[in-house]
Amino acid sequence: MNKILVTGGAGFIGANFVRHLLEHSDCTVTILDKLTYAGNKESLAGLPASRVKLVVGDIIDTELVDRLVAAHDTVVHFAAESHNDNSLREPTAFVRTNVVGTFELLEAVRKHGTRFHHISTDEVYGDLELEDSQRFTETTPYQPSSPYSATKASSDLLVRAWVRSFGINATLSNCSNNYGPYQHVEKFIPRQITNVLTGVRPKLYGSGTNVRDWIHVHDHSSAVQRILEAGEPGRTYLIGADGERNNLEVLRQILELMGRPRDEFDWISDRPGHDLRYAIDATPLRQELGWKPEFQDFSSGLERTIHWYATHRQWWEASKEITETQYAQQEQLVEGVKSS
Ligand code: NAD
Ligand code: TDX
Repeated sequence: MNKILVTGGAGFIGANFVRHLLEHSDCTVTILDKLTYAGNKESLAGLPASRVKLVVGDIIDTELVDRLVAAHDTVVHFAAESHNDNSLREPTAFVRTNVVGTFELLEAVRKHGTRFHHISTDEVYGDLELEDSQRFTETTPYQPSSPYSATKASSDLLVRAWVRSFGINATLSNCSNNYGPYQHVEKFIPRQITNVLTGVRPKLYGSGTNVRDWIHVHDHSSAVQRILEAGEPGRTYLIGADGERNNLEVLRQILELMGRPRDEFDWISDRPGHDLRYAIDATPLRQELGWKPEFQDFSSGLERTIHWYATHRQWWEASKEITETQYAQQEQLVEGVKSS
């Protein structure tokens, strides 16, 4: 039976991944998570204690990381500071966790010969034009825009260097925007859903034309599991489900599914350096590893996500208040952007 160490397993994607692993394999899992504002023990509620253990700790803790890595066969590394808006306000933790934390894990897997999978993002490639047939591929040059994406790019480069220089057994994946249950309410989709649920007007940045390539978090999990099973050592795989949509379209879909008027939202000042468009070409993952997404219908995935937030208020209500107080300090309403 595989013993897997999952960093960041109390966060959005990590918690969904742990649930997926338990359902689709017979492994045991240790979660190493600092339980920052983004980590939530409740996301692990109901999981069997015989197969899952939570260690509350920091990935920059050299000794702790060394001890845990030594006791596992595989490390899947999700832990990160993950929100662009926070990285613009206070980037320190991003450098510390995303760069130094990844370095600590790499040193430990180098020492113990442990299999390593590094979770990253499509944001390392910068952005694409709206009217462009191009999508990101494994060979697209790195050009990160925000402190968040720059630290993720740095961590990817560390992993690649440890593969080439020290021959560690590692794979990497860069995924597009995830949505689904257990996502922190600071992120776009859960923020708007929980705004509607609490009688607050949703907030759209800038012109609303920015495009994100949405993938359901369960499809991200199945892709990572497939890479763990069959990925080629040293390779990078891009994960995406052909889900390009602009923010205005997504917001209108949420409003429609929640029975609200299509213009019942506020236009907000734009995010500085706001990436225009992300789009993933996941052909190698599909063709070489035979992976395919299950959640092809965005509208029904969104409907299920809305239902999850509507029926799990206790999970998000406390962080909603803190998050919106923080947003209120930085956001300004803007006039004159016209909806179409
Ligand atoms: P999240 O913010 O929801 O969760 C991050 C988790 O990491 C939290 O549980 C937090 O407590 C933990 N953590 C933070 N700092 C830590 C530290 N120093 N030591 C130990 N644990 C720490 O993030 P997420 O959205 O689930 O993202 C997970 C990973 O996936 C990240 O690496 C992110 O870059 C990547 N990613 C996210 C998306 C997305 O759409 N959310 C897309 C592609 C890639
Ligand atoms: O209130 C909002 N209004 C709005 O218009 C928020 C919170 C966001 N937005 C816009 C900004 C983006 O164009 O929505 C889009 C999505 O925003 P986020 O949810 O903050 O995600 P993004 O910045 O695209 O980054 C996400 O995908 C890549 C994750 O947060 C990253 O961790 C991942 O690497």
